[in-house]
Amino acid sequence: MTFLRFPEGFVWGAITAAYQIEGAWNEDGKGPSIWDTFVRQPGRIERGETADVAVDHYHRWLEDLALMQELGLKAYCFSISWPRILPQGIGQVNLTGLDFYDRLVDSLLAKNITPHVMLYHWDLPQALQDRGGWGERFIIDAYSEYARIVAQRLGDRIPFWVTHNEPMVISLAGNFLGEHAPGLQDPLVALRVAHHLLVAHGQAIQVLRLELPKTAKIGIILNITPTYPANDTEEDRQAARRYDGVANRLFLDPLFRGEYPADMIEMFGPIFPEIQPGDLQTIRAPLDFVGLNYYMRAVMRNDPEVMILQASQVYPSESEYSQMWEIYPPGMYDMLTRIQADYHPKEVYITENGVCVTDGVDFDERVRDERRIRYLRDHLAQVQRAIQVGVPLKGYFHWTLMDNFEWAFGYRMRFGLIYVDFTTQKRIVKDSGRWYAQVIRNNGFDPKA
Ligand code: IFM
Repeated sequence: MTFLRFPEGFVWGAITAAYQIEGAWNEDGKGPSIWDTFVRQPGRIERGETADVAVDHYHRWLEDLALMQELGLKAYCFSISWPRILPQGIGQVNLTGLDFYDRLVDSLLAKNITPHVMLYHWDLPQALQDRGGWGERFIIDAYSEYARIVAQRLGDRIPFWVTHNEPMVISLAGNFLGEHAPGLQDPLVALRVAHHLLVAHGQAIQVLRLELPKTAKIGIILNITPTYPANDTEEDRQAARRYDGVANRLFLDPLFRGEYPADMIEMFGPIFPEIQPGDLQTIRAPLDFVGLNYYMRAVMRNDPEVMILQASQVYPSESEYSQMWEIYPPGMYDMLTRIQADYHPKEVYITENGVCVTDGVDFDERVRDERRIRYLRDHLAQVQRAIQVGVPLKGYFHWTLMDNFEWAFGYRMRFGLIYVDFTTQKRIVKDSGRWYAQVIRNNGFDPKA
């Protein structure tokens, strides 16, 4: 293989989420989010950790910006904390919260780093959860109003807008598995949450189109799990298809086709959420781009013991694994080409891709994270392969800029290009960060080097 070059203007970035990095959980007028509540419930988070301080980005953002510049990032995608803007979720606006993001955006632009913003990365204001949160329809208008407020303040300077990050995880992990805030275990609510997230997304797009300049691009970020049958049998193929339905098509079909998959409506039967007239039309609002997060595949086998899905996941013994998931680079290519073939998005970004492996600081203050470099190289090679066959892929955002609070795992999982000492808050660019900086400089890399 020769040097893998990326198209001119390819956007190289990194992505973070407010709750995972900001800290300052109750400062400057911010209201509590469902994560502030959740982390205080015994047993929810490993070692009882919280993101009250996280990596203190709220106070150290200038230092973090300098590090972004050192890496040579062309773009930075961050999320806005809804309760920092609206402490009660609706009503009184906290101008100090808006000021924080205002300064961040101006400073990014001054350093020629394009800001990409996500309106929602899981930190719902607790006051709204107290009224049922994403499980109730009132949330659709509340979210649109929040989108309007942010767009009015920052819209003149941010060219890329994302409504939600990973609605599938919000619905499943937060409301069915109970592993994320708000910690519910109710399939009925989880499905309603999924539907309301999608309607709120569509309605917010209408609002954003009115508020933002015509040139602004609006999309959503979905985590896609390519699915494969464990064995070459009809039963396992059907099992994989069902999992694909729950993990992927339940979101992709309404967004791109304006309909829910018939097999999912049938599978969930009476617990499928009520769809009001106009909902599907709203959800199908045209997207300028779709952001795709790729971490893992799912290998599925038929399993009648599992309620509803009747399928369970198999973990191939010959594969390599990170601390959390199987590492399977070809899944990146399979995902990209499949989405292109089935849904034809106008533009695609890889909005998250990264790995948690045990990192350590060596005697000379270096973090030699060779496995992350190999992960990056192998996945970027698949990204490049997808571009070669015509996927309109415009950029790649690495998850994540710096080590942070990894939800229920607390601080045990490190995904960053920058190492953070969680006690002193000292930052060290890892070897993977330097490697990525070189890729950005050269707009490509030699896969053999
Ligand atoms: O840390 C998360 C992020 O918040 C959403 N996508 C997956 C990442 C790694 O688990």
